Amino acid sequence: EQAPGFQYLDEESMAPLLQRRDRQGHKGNYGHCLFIAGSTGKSGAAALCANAAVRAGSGLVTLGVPERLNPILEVKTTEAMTVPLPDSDDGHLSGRAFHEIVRLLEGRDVLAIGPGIDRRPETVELVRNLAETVELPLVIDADGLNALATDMSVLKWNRSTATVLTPHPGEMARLLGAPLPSEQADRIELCRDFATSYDVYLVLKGARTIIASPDGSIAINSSGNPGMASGGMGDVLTGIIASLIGQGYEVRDACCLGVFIHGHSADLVARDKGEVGITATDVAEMLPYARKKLM
Ligand code: NPW
Ligand code: AMP
Ligand code: MG
Repeated sequence: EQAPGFQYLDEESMAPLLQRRDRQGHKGNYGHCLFIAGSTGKSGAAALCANAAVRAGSGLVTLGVPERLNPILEVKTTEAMTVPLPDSDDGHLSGRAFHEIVRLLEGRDVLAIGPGIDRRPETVELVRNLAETVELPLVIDADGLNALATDMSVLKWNRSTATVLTPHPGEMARLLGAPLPSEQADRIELCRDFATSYDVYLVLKGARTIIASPDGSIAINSSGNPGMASGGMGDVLTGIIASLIGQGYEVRDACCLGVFIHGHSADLVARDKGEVGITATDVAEMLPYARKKLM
């Protein structure tokens, strides 16, 4: 039951959402995520989202990357499979990747696109074409959001499946074409309007991440710490949310639980190492412990 105002995400409210494993379960039961991520100089973003999805419990993870980066990602990921996609001479996705990606969607449970793909016109076009075509649940982050921001009308299509957007405040300002209000109460109302009018799950990241759903409900996260203010943290969150959707969690639950467990994991890392010098990789590696502690 949704309390008026907003739901506060804490251990007590999030623990009951966790699904236990069926003793007979096999990897086919825990979802197959597809990530499209990375470009020259940003192979880390691709590795982070794919590895985080593995640590969040995905059955299978496939990572599509610019062909020239594939040998690097083969090393940076072990459990995730990689697929080389048509690219430019300098390792950025080409428009020719579109058909290849559509082919890869077969048998996948969720598509996440954006971490580290950069903002070239060809990439922007690719994201927009995918957003209009893909019939799987879709998580759009980072440069995927920057691609949407060039023309928001692409968000007006009639998608039959859920769309999750995970902007940080800078990306949100780009989506809006205007600066964000500084007051949290104003941000909450803005997120509610955005989520209902575009029919998306909106995860506005920050020290108190706001999750707004298409039905207008709002959740506010309580976990996390300023040690998370470091590069790659958001790429890990993308991996977690996509993983949970792929595992069959309701999309709203996947967003709330994903955001909470991401911060919870960072809190466990901080308890051990302190708040300064925490890496996104540390947070991804801690995810199974965060989950175990929550169970
Ligand atoms: P300011 O002026 O600094 O305060 P960008 P990015 C603002 C990939 N990565 N509150 C910030 O404002 C990503 O996946 C790859 C307020 C600035 O204007 C992306 O694809 C990595 N403002 C790509 O790089 C590791 C905030 O947003 C702007 C804010 C670019 O992503 C790093 C900066 O954001 C990275 O994840 C906040 N909490 N947070 C890798 N190892 O491969 C941000 N802003 O220009 O969108 O750049 O987020 O670094
Ligand atoms: P990104 O900017 O895309 O790398 O995302 C940063 C991630 O770290 C988001 O999930 C933020 O909510 C989280 N984060 C950043 N700074 C803080 C903070 N001061 N307190 C809690 N979480 C934070
Ligand atoms: Mg980011």
